[in-house]
Amino acid sequence: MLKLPVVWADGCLEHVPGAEIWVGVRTPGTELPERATLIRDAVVRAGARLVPAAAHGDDVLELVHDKAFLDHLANVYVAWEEAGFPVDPGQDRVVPYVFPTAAMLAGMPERVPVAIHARAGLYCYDTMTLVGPGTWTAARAAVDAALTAADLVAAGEPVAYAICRPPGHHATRAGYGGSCYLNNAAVAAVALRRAGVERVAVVDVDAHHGNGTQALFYDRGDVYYGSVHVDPGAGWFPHYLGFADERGTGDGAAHNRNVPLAPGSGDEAWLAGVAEVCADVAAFQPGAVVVSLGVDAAADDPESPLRVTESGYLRSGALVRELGVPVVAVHEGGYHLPTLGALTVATLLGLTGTAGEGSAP
Ligand code: SP5
Ligand code: ZN
Repeated sequence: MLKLPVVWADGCLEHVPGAEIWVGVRTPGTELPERATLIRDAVVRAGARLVPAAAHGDDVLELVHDKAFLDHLANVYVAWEEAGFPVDPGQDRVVPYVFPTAAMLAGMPERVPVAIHARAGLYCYDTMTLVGPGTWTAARAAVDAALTAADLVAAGEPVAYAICRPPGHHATRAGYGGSCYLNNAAVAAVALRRAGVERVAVVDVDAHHGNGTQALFYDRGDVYYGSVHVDPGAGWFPHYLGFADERGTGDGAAHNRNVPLAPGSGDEAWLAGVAEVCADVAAFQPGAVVVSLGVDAAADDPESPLRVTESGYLRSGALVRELGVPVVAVHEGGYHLPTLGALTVATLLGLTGTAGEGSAP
């Protein structure tokens, strides 16, 4: 039996990406609304109690993200529609076509372009992460879910879990990508800091490196980030970040830890990575942990080559539980519809110590 509050927000279903443009080709995409309903139904069947997300103001969100970025995300779809793109050339999702990377600017000043199809490239770093009419509603609802879970833990719950969709760990202070728009885990971490927790650690078990969360806390001594993920150096998203030598800077020096794994790695290597991050976290002595709970490291997942089992996910939860501090778990990736509910339940069983094995004394 699962004994923990699970935060649910109906608004998370409003985001319908419609497609992912990958290497210029329109593909169906895997970050679907039914991911959230499948997870919800699985955790309820396992005995968890659903708690509706409470609406929160923007104060914590604005500590994590740039105000101009938030305004852009909130308004870009309507601007896209008003500019006529759904009719001509027939694109009903926001897809940038020019990006102000260093390759283009070459050190010249960055401007905010007037054309909406150009401005989209200022805040978005890939072609896979489409914005539709419900994207902002859903991303904002996911933030409310993460904040509600953080509130529950601040009020004394040992573990709370938020079914956040769209996911968040690839979103930076002023940029979206990797199917992520707003960084739900970072918002939860900052909310815990504001609730008086002096040090917060983020443990990211999603198959991909959470480049957004890393970047947000890279120079901070009060929020640790640790991640176990498929090696970007072996050719995997996010490609440019997630290497072992990224250790933090300034006050954040040694407070960032990446454990990249070879494609094909299974429970043994993955759990050794999670244990390594947890040992680091224990030395950091946080007052609370945020888990970026992605279940896409599983063997059947279409988006990653890692081969973690359900039992591996359960044991990863137990490793975090053994840290002995309160946990806010925030959903990230996981795209294999037949198994993502069971993988999530397994992780939560490990986190709450109700699985009958691997639980803390
Ligand atoms: C939150 C999260 O897990 N984001 C992961 C985004 C990684 N997406 C990488 C997509 C690479 C291309 N996928 C198309 C597969 C075609 N077979
Ligand atoms: Zn992922």
